[in-house]
Amino acid sequence: EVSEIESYLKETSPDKPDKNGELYGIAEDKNVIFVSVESFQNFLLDSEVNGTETTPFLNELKESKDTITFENFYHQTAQGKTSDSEFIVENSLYPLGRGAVYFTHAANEYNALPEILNEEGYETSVFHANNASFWNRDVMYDNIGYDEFYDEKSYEVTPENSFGWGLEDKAFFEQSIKYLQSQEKPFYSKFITLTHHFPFELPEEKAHIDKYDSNSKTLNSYFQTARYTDEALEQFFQQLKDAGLYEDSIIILMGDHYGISDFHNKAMGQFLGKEVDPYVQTQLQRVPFMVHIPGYEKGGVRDKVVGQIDVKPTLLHLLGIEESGDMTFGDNMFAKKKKDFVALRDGSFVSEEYVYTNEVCYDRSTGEPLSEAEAEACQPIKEKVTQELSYSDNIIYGDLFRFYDFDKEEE
Ligand code: GP9
Ligand code: MN
Repeated sequence: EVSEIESYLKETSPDKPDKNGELYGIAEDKNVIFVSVESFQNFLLDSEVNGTETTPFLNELKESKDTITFENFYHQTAQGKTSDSEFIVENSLYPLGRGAVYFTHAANEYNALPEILNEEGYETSVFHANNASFWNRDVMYDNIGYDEFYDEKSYEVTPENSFGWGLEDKAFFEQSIKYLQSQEKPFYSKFITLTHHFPFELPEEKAHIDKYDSNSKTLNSYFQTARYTDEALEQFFQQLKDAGLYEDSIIILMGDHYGISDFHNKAMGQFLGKEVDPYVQTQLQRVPFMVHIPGYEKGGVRDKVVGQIDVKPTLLHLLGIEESGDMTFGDNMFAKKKKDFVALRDGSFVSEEYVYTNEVCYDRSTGEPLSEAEAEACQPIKEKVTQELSYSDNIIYGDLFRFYDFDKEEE
């Protein structure tokens, strides 16, 4: 079966690897600072509550010439939430439909990003101020090759600097800098934030934006913790500059998954000024994805449909690491001939032209359901999505990478 999957992937991603493509190797030998931003959805960007911007720093970053922003970037997580998001990014495989791969298949053979980067001479680390065994991270991280995991125990957590899930993001970043400085260069470091997590609670004196006013307590406070994390990120950028780590690094910001579930559709509809139907609900699965390259100066907002599955190939492309024998379901986001759809774990998908969910095919540009005849256009994509998800599942359930030689074409 592995060779069948291999041929499928070759056929669906003809541009891989893309050595002469746009931005190949632009970040060669640079450090990579990857920030997984908890529960952060796209609609927060450019939003306002009572006339105050929710995310002034991220809005400014998005407009910066040194940032490439993908405004149609989808999370593809399922029950494994943050851990699914990590899994997709590290492997360019889909998470499972049930359970969390981080728990159920932590001992599998993978060809994960940290392993690849280790071989290329990077020091690799994760920073996250929670218990190391949460989501079975300690076990999985060992397996996929992270050199260091700075967990809760690496931080000074006091009643003053913690609330909700634990250490607050501002203290988290501040206390991380010294560890980051000790990394051997080039390094790949992943930061996972925590403050902007359900139930989105924040001590009043730390809130710098009003609560929203709706029937959803969750949505109302969502803006306050988002604003807090926006401030924490702003401070982090400054701390990186002060520590002399900024210039030689690229910084990637990504939302891990939604924070507002469909349970809050009424309040969400009030905020958006339109009913949250399944089309809108699918579009709400967009999360920020920004690539910040200091000194780049040619950034901008791109509208291509992309997802978490594309992050690994994209990063390797930017770093100029050719992986001709890799098996990834995603594509480098800068490829000319990119796969034409992003599959969500429940079988929904988004292509440049269509949004398909709950067995309805919508015109992506208008949000209108298509007629039965027109809806036929979704069928071939739907079949590919089903095929792809099942190939990925088979790799995980059968631990199929045990039988695959990732280096074969380079020999
Ligand atoms: C826990 C944090 C949150 O360590 O990553 O996990 P989530 O509940 O979002 O999956
Ligand atoms: Mn999360």
